[in-house]
Amino acid sequence: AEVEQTYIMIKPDGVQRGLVGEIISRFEKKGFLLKGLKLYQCSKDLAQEHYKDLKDKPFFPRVVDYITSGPVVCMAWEGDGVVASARKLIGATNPLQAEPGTIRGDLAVRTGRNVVHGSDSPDNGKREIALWFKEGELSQWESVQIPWLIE
Ligand code: DAT
Ligand code: MG
Repeated sequence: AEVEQTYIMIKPDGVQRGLVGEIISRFEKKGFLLKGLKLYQCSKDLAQEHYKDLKDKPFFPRVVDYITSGPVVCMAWEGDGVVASARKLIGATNPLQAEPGTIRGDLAVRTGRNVVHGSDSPDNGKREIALWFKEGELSQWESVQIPWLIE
């Protein structure tokens, strides 16, 4: 798989429920590389831009209210095939349908409180990282684990 970057965001319920460490741990333990990280309270404009593909859905205003209701944890993760793999780690949109072992399957019960976001394509990964992080907020570093993760 190609080296890609994905935008992962712990939503306000994940922060309020004290799940930040647990959620970050899952991506760390899998073997992906953390390239950007911040706690951030976003504007309505940014939330609307982030979810622009959903703007005609009836639940769009609720999704925007939810994501702006408190601080979120913004992350950029890198790795081989990280976009699709992170979606699998996160699980189905509706946490009641998400498999046990996934973040949503283990930690949530409602679509409207599904604790985490992950980009759905490499192009959206790039778009969302550019949207949520400013120039200079991402770190370029090489993990010492790489020779033990990739043969
Ligand atoms: P995902 O977050 O799994 O990529 P999505 O991009 O289709 O799902 O939708 C973005 C968010 O919008 C989702 O995490 C929760 C909310 N949402 C999606 N479908 C919904 C629905 N049918 N009713 C209420 N909220 C919904
Ligand atoms: Mg989505």
